[in-house]
Formats: sequence, structure tokens, C-alpha cells
Amino acid sequence: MTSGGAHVSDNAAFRYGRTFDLFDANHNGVIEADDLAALASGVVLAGKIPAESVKSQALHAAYQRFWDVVTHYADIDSDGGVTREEFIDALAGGMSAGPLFTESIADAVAAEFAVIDTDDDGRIDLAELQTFLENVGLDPEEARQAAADMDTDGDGTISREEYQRAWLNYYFEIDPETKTFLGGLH
Ligand SMILES: [Ca+2]
Ligand SMILES: [Ca+2]
Ligand SMILES: [Ca+2]
Repeated sequence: MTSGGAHVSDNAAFRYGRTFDLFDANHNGVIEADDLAALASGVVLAGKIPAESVKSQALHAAYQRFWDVVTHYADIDSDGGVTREEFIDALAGGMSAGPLFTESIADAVAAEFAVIDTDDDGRIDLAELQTFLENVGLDPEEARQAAADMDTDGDGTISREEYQRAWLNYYFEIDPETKTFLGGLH
């Protein structure tokens, strides 16, 4: 239950709550800068790239910018953390439709995409994604299926658009049946 979220439908509250759980990486009930850093580190680890690499630093910076935007909208009491209520109320209040928010999400997704696109050709081929997902801990068949699911136009590669769509679907437009994204890394 949320306070102040009078117009949040049950389905929206479920989805926003799940998104909160995904971002609250250490499950202490508050999203803080550390959570975003932990999520970025998880992607860097699964990508098997050095922590000091350009791609790693770009990812951490993009996640940090995203976090700054979230606190701008959601950290109403300015204590440096976003509670479940603050997060759900901010989303219900239109946070995710704001240009700052969508820009910072796009940057974070692009930085993540770059980690998985190991050969830097601007596309994640199914082998690249499969390797990444196996690093996360999926078995090869699960990884193959997850990679194929993300390739919605079936051309054998995952474009930036396909990746971003999968990301946004998972975090912000999910229905209760949606399974994992990136093998539950997030
Ligand atoms: Ca936390
Ligand atoms: Ca590639
Ligand atoms: Ca494709």
C-alpha cells in the first residue's frame, strides 16, 4: 500500500513495486547510490571486462546519472535514499515520462548494450548475448532461448532498439507473466 498514491492501480502498483525490488539490489528497502553501483558492477562482471575499462566506467557513470535523475524526482525528503513509497509515488506521478528520465534510461541502456556488444559492431549477436547470459549463470539452453526471445524481428542480432524495448518492457511495462531479463542479473 502506498500513501499518496491514490491513483495507482493495483497492476501499476505491482509493476512499480517489482521495479523497486529490482533496483533495490541489496534488498534493504531503500534504493541508494550503492544499489545502482552494485547493479553496474554485476553487468561489468558478467561482461568479463576490466573494472577500469572505458566501457565499465561509462556504465557506472550512466547508472549514476540515472540515479541522480531518480532522486531528483523521487527523493522527496532529500535523505539520499528512495523508499518504496517514494519510488511508487514518483512513477505514479509520471516520473518515467519525463525527458530527463527517458534520456538517462537510454544512456544507461546504451552503456549496458556496449558491454555486451564485445566486438563493437553496434549489434549484439546471439552468440554475444548467449555468452553474457551464461556468465550470469543461465544454462546454455536457457541462454539461447533468452537471446532468441530478445531478437524480436528474428534477424539473428539484437539491435539497440530491440535491447532497449526489452529493457523497458521488463522494468516499466511488465505484466506479471514476464520472466527474467538478462537472466535475473538485475
Ligand atoms: Ca538498497
Ligand atoms: Ca556485436
Ligand atoms: Ca533483431
